[in-house]
Amino acid sequence: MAQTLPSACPLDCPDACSLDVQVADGRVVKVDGSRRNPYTQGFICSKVRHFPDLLYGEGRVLHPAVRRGGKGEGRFERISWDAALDLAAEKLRAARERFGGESILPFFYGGSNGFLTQETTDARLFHRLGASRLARTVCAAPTGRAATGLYGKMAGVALPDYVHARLIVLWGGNPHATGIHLVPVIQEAQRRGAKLVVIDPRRIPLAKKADLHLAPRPGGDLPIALALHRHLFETGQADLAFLAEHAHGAEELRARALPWTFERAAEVSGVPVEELELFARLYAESSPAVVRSGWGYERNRNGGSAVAAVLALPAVAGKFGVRGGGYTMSNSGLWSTIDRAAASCEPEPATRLLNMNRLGEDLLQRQDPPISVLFVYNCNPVATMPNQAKVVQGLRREDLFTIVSEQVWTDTAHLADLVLPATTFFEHDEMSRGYGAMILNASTAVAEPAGEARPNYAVFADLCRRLGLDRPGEPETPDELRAALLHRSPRIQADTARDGFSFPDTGWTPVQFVDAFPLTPDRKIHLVPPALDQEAPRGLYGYQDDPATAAWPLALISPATGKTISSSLGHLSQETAVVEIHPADAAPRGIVSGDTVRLWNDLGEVHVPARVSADVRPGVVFLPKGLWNRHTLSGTTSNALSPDTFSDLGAGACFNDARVQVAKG
Ligand SMILES: Nc1nc2c(c(=O)[nH]1)N[C@H]1C(S)=C(S)[C@@H](COP(=O)(O)OP(=O)(O)OC[C@H]3O[C@@H](n4cnc5c(=O)[nH]c(N)nc54)[C@H](O)[C@@H]3O)O[C@H]1N2
Ligand SMILES: Nc1nc2c(c(=O)[nH]1)N[C@H]1C(S)=C(S)[C@@H](COP(=O)(O)OP(=O)(O)OC[C@H]3O[C@@H](n4cnc5c(=O)[nH]c(N)nc54)[C@H](O)[C@@H]3O)O[C@H]1N2
Ligand code: SF4
Ligand SMILES: [Mo]
Repeated sequence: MAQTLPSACPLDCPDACSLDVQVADGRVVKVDGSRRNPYTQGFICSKVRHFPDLLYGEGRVLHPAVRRGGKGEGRFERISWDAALDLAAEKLRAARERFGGESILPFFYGGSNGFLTQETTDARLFHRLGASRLARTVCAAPTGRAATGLYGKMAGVALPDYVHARLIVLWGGNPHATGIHLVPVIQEAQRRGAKLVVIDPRRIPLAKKADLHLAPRPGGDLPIALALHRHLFETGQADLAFLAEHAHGAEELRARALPWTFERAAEVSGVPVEELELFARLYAESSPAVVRSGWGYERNRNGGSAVAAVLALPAVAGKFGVRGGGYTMSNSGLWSTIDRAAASCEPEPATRLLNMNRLGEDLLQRQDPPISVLFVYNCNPVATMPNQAKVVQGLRREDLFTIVSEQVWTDTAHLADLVLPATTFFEHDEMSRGYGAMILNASTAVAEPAGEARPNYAVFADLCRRLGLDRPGEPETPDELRAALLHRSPRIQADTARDGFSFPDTGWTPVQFVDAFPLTPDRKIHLVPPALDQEAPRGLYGYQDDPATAAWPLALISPATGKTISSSLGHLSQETAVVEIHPADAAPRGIVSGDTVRLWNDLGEVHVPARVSADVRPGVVFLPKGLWNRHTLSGTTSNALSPDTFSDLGAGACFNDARVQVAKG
């Protein structure tokens, strides 16, 4: 007998859907959206509708396995959990004794946005081992630095409130792929007369429906935003009264924007002057005006300053204080009462901090101490970190012991020494929040674990015990962990116990500068925070030139598509990926749609079929993020061409600074 059970999606997606799951004989048979969470509105993406294929299909890791052949040969032998955990414990102990705790590196990122499956018992284990710490910078580091520096973690405009806007600016975000529930909201706003501006090097689906589409060169957003600031200040349209009351640094921002005339911004960004002027006029004249700040434009050398300049626009233009006006970035910071330290029970030690964007480099360079045990969970670094060749070379190091806890046999798991089967959110209890939708979901397991899969929290608690690092009374079970996380949050506790979800203290749809304010220490906006100014190599708002050269003239961007979430669920598609190239770049190279092409730079090479399309701007080629080795003809992906350089703020990834050459064959 099938029954329908409630669940919630904790995947790395802004929307945090509530789900209805049909379950029969302990197995998930169908997944759909529910209406419990008003933002989900009863529909979900096709990726998660296909989740049963991940749960029960080929490629699921069903039992612990140890490597038998050479590294990467893919020969593994099944072992028991007991033997696997003993082996893991022994390797961790030996590494600590021989080289010190810092020779151990936990490596985790976006597999789960859950509060239970990340930074609970895993943090307890690694902190107590004195392991190296991981700077988790592959995503949102520049935006996080910029948003926190200017506003603290101020709540954004609630996405449903976009229907009230007269102007919506989609800046470097593609909701058709990456946050589908915003699409009907934008459509409704347009029906009510709102104008839409899209700023994206690609003609994304909403660009085709926009009143204005600006297609900058990747990394050209900073000059555009500064030219807008200049225009607002120099034409007397800056809201000086608002700035005087609520902001520091307005004069300094004005001075830094001054050199950025529309002409100069046009030259650098590749967007025509007339389009910049039209955008400036629309923005200055429309209210409510809202900016949806995406993540696509942070992933380059200028990313942090660009995000800061964009988020400063509503302050300078006086767009706050009305429903549907202001900006939305990430809303993940709204749950500040949740106490992760109470769940891990061990403060973070002051051990060395390694930037995840340099995984390959860190594995290869014999630093002191060398990384001797790498423990990967909630992450697929071969598919998702920059400089893929180096990551793979590092993982092949004979004296490295790699443990991978995974749901499926990823390209990273194939390079492991020990693989541990992990449960999915349908098979364990979870608690997770949206970073677009303002909601926190609590869910319980709805299905039996496939094979011998176990939840992260159980595996790490077991390892603590085997290493003698556990202490009596510490939270280990999901109920205990949830109680620890929520001990300062009685309201969330009560809400989730009753409904399975909770809204933040700012409410379900706060209005910026009415009931949501900056969370900086003095509750003001800091337009040029000294810390950010010192961090950025050319100072905050300092532009760094395009890295293209004669040898590598084309910008390769690798944003998300609707087929995967980063690399998650990628194995369910066998299709070969396609690179999109503009006719103006294809013609001189003799490339037509369907040709196999070679993309290369000094980091690597990728072979894929081409699609000639004016949906990318000239000078830009597009190959999706999240590809698996099997999705290309060369077994390498976009990440093989991504530099492991850092953005100006937050030492974030610069995927879209990849510069390449493309040729037929
Ligand atoms: N289906 C699906 N959903 C996802 C994800 C996924 O992989 N698949 N990933 C999730 C995660 S981890 C994240 S962080 C979010 C990200 O979601 P988004 O904010 O949408 O970020 P991206 O997909 O990186 O890029 C968005 C857009 O930015 C454009 N872009 C690239 N470079 C530039 C630039 O320099 N300037 C400007 N203006 N635009 C640029 C790209 O062409 C792309 O259309 O989505 C989440 N949701
Ligand atoms: N070229 C290029 N690369 C990019 C980007 C880009 O724009 N361009 N964007 C980047 C972005 S935005 C992000 S966020 C990163 C994400 O990079 P990753 O963090 O590597 O995210 P995923 O690829 O989704 O891999 C997560 C893995 O965790 C596993 N997993 C999920 N839940 C659990 C669990 O409970 N336990 C365990 N043990 N495992 C679990 C999943 O099966 C999956 O294989 O990728 C980045 N990579
Ligand atoms: S991935 Fe996003 S859209 Fe899809 S079910 Fe999860 S939260 Fe909803
Ligand atoms: Mo991300």
